[in-house]
Amino acid sequence: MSQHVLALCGGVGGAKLAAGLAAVLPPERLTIVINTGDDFEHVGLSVSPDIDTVVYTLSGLADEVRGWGVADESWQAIEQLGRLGEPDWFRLGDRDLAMHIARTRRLRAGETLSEITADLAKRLGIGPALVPMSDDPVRTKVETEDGLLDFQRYFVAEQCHPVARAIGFAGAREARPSPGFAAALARKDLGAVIVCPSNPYLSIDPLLSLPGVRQQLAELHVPRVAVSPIVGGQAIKGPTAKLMTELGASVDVVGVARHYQGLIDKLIVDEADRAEAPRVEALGIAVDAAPAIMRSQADRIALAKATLAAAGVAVEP
Ligand code: FO1
Repeated sequence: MSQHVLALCGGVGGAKLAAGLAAVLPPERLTIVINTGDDFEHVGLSVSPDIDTVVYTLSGLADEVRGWGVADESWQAIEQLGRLGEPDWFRLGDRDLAMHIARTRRLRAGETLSEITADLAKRLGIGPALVPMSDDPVRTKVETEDGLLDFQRYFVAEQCHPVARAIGFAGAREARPSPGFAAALARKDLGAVIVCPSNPYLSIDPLLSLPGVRQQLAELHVPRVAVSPIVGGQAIKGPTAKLMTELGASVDVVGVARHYQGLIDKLIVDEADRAEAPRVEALGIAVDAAPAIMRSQADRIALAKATLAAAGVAVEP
């Protein structure tokens, strides 16, 4: 029986591995569950940054250099909005605006985020199921030395400068996992769970904060494999290292392993971190080493294949 793969994913790093998985697995064998803790409303529009990043990456529309939004972008609308006195600190590009307008209109018309995401992804030619973690609002908040900040305020407006003390997910306790997330976790043919190399605290913890998810993952009897977003003691991208330090975690693959202890069976580390394997294994987590920095589509595919092999999932050649 062909096994199904459930990938848990946040922004850029996660989206790259998701693109690799999408390239090597038939679409009906892959469900990608995406963090929505970063979602917020901006200039009256519903923005879902991690969904956007995954959609744009898998459809080939992403701006790979900037790391968010659409390639060949222009900024006339947001600049004009700024002139009109609207908030322009969060840059919505002209092409990107179409996504937020479509999503906002459909949410207001009563469709769920799951339905909208599935349809927009299909329209952009994406095969695998893209699933928001929840259709209910969950909002990441960062408790900093300067006070409690909404996620995008902390991340974009404040550029992660305030020292973080704790992270919370407002609404998580009342939220339910989306139907697609719940169904994927319960699949009889589930062959593996892949935790993509996204920020464990900002991108994966929101998924784990949903009622029942952490426990279900802990009790699953299929291989659960995470890919480390930390390579050689540094984050591949973004504020992961700064945040881990501020939250008291060690900025290395051992810190990542400790964070996921009890939830994963294996951690894929970059070859540069091979020497750390015994310290990770001491936590009851097996280690495989593979090149974990994804600069090209070939790198994404190679890491996806290594991750699936580590999970014992067969891939047709
Ligand atoms: N990140 C920025 O650093 N500055 C921006 O102005 C910005 C705009 C933006 C618009 C749409 C979108 O989908 C993402 C956007 N991002 C922007 C990225 C986003 O804030 C973060 O990268 C994610 O939330 C973290 O995964």
